[in-house]
Amino acid sequence: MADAVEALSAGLAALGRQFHEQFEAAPDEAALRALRASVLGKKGELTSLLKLLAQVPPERRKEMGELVNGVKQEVEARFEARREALARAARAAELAAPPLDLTLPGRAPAPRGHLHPITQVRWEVLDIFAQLGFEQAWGPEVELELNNFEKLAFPAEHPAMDMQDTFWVRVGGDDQLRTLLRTHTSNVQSRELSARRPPMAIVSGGAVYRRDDDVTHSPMFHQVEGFLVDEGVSFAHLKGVLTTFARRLYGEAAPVRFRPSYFPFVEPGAEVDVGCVFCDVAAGTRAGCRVCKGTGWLEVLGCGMVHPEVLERCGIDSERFTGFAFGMGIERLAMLRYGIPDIRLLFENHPRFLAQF
Ligand code: FA5
Repeated sequence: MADAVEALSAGLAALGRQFHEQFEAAPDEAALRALRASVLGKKGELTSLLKLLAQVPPERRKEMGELVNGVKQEVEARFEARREALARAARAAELAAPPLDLTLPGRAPAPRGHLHPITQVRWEVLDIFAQLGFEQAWGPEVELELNNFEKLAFPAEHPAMDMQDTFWVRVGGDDQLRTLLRTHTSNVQSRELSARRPPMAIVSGGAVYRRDDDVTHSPMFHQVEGFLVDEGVSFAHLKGVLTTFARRLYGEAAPVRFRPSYFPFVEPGAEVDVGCVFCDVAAGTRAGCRVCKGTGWLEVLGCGMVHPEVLERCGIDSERFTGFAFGMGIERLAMLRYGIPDIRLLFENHPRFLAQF
């Protein structure tokens, strides 16, 4: 019993010296709290000394209890004093540090990507036709000769079918299986006119391929095709739809003209030109303009009344139904819209070029 008193007194004396020094040496509040827990925590040194109290003779228990309590209060007081000192030192260091300069410019956010200008224009074009009531359809880029040429009434010896103009995929063997990279999106006409019955108003966009390569011609480019077939459709409907389209895309004041032209699958046929953005059509053209070749106009689409022969080849009664069709080059539309002088810029994909759209 007397041993317990001795052990307790010795323990308290040692602890008193030890925690005092340790608290003063704690570098920050976290370390200080850990030290406090090592004294007052569940497994702390003072807590284990407290257990000895049970073995102290009853007549000395009060005295020893007060001693333990005194040490406990001292631990708390020292802890609090050191915590305040640490907080004061931290605040002083903060105030002494170089000031935060709120006038520095912020960090620029990482540049955000966006859709390629060809995709932007393609979507815009398809949107305008959707507003005019046209439904969207799809056609393959590797196509049967039948759908790309035959059903569209291309005569057998038409130069477009030449090896010099078209990328052929399969030419040997069965004639029915001759395939090519579609040269226009008009293959969608062959497919939809064969698969559906009028009335129909359809648009379709996608990549097409030709053996072409200069500032306004690329071997791979994009077209949007549209056609409308019903009873009583006339050239006036075609002109109305395409003029509305051009005004929505280029603004009410955009110069637009229809020019007679020939395509085997329309009769009559026309081409639509839009005023060259690099020249002023009214004031005369800019000498040596490479885009419009000095004409002041850039051809953007071909169109016409669907040839009765095409309707018949696709199983539609040409006595009862008539229709119009058009096919436009998306790159040409984009060049005019954004003032791009060379079609090849659209495919080189230089980030400084693309960032402008
Ligand atoms: C056609 O491709 C016809 N299928 C369009 C058509 C559809 C006419 C329906 C009548 C009825 P054309 O070969 O003219 O037509 O091409 C149409 C448009 O594609 C041109 O006006 C031009 O804007 C664009 N284009 C043609 N070749 C190229 C090329 N190599 N690079 C970029 N754009 C081109």
